[in-house]
Amino acid sequence: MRLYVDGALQAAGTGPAGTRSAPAVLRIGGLQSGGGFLDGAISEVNLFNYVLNAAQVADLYSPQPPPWPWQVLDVGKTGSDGYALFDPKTGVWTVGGGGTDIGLTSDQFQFTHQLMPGDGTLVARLNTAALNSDGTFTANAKAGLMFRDSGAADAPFVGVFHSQTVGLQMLYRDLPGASAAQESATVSLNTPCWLKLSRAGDTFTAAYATTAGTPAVGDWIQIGSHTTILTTNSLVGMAVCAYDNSRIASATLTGVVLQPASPGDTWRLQWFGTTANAGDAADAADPDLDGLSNLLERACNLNPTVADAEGVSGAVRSGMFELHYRRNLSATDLSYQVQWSPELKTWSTNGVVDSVLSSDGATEQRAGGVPVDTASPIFLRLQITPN
Ligand SMILES: [Ca+2]
Ligand SMILES: [Ca+2]
Repeated sequence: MRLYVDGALQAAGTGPAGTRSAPAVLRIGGLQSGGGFLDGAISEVNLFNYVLNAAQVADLYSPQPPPWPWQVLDVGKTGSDGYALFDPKTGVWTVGGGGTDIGLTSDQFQFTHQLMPGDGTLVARLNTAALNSDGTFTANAKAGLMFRDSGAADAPFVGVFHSQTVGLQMLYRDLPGASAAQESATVSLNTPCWLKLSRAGDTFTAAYATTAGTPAVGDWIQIGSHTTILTTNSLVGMAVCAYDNSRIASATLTGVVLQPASPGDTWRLQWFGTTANAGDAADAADPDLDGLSNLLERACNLNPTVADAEGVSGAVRSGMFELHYRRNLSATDLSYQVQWSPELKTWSTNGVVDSVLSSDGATEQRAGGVPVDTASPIFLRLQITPN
């Protein structure tokens, strides 16, 4: 006999030789005599008519705690500890939570979440609703997606939730300790369904889709949009509430994808109120007619709505011929490279030294160049390219 815990062999021993007769009654979690019961819960009991090897046992233990940076958190005073398991083979999340509700002035539920600096979108397919361990469900038990200001029970949040008695609802709490409320109309729909929750600045949008596979852009149907102020570093994740604090309800989800907004999306939203790379907000557009495309305005952290002096200038300093330029520290999707040429045809990076002159935390003033005697004549340029 071999004993495995969490897929790893813990002990092994040899029992009596010869054939054994099966007992008339097989007891799990207690002695054959009917006593000595385990003080705990047992689930997913499997019987095999052959001996499993170590690899097969390890396979059985494939659901694992959430991979980093996902965190398990019981918000509020839940009656029992919630949990989250992730099976990397199937991509199935199982999230279990207690709690009486997500609503009124404070919440109790399991929040499997991560930190979301800035904007982004969380998508998941809710395969099964929040069910009790015996397969029943409690009216208003919830499973869904949430952006939340913090792990505090009365924290502001915006979320989209499914319950078997109601359907899909977009709920929010605007201020700490304020009463939660519903945004837009309830959608009468049961699982399975796809849910999507997006943040763009202070605007949160919830949508659903009923496709079997990953929804295309046109498959999403908006539930509602709500404007509220959450901290820039909010929490985002999957929320499950039993609606009965003496129970744990669990839901299963697949296709869970958290997509941060790109630096370009965030920048367009800041200046033009849209993430769409089109019209005045397009990378190639120059709506302030200063000769700098929006992409260059973003690269140099300039104002794309007001004509700027150019963000790049030449200088001779300590025997070096340099380009002085501004680097937007939020533009993590862009690469900056100073190059030199003797005749404006071939460009080289050989011998280029690039360093920070100063930084205010948002923009670096940088200098990149080569010794003045590298060539004569000599030209410098700054190349900005997507990573
Ligand atoms: Ca411009
Ligand atoms: Ca400008």
